Amino acid sequence: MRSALVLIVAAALLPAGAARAATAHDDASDPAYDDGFQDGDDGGSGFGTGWTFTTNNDPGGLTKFGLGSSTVNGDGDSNGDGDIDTGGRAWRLAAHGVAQAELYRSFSGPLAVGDAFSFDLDTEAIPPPFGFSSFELLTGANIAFDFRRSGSDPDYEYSDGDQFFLDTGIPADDEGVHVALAPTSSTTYRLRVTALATGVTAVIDGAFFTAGMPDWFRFGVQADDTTTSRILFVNAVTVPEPSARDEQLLAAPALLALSLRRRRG
Ligand SMILES: [Ca+2]
Ligand SMILES: [Ca+2]
Ligand SMILES: [Ca+2]
Ligand SMILES: [Ca+2]
Repeated sequence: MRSALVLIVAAALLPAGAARAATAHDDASDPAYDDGFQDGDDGGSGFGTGWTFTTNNDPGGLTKFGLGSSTVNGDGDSNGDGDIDTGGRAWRLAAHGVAQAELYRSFSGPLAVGDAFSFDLDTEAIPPPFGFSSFELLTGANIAFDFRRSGSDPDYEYSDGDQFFLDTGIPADDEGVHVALAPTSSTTYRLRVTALATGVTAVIDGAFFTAGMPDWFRFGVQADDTTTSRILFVNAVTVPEPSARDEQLLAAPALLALSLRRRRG
């Protein structure tokens, strides 16, 4: 509890007017996506740029960026909650062969202590060893944080300092997860991952790969599979209002964080 209280106090003491990313939100129901999902689309509000599409190792042009319902992967939307769709759709990335499809966007400025970033993710199993779905925060050109579903771990994984990937304890299923991350200093973060179908939540304190405040984010999928396209759905990218952030990300999960540590210990 002590560390959680320190975080709350630190947020409350953030000087008025300190540089921080603007409150922001975009989701796939925005009118910018009524004509499809194109490179440069800039729906919602509060972000620094629109979306940028990139592909790697894709000579056949088989990677795809578009819209689709996140209820179609795996064995479907088993609990009937629409998974991560808004207005019946989510952003959809597909990769084939050894290709990668990646989606970038910038915040209005670097995240600060007192900011948070959240999104919904819905993925499918990709055979090991090299296929994965991922989310990254970047500080300039450097990866600061990495979250992924790999083919070799049944749970979502996250990066912690130089320890490469650790297990979140949240099973990677076809129903989707809500992910929120808040920098707690220039070198550390608090991560919260909630499985949408079960409500099971993990709260994790970790360290960035790269010191400094992230100013970009990226979603990607790598197929490593020559017979089937591999799909990632993402939706509802949000820099919440500070009041919502404090309640949802920092204050409320403190007891959960303690219980998670106890279980692991
Ligand atoms: Ca569009
Ligand atoms: Ca799904
Ligand atoms: Ca299902
Ligand atoms: Ca569901």
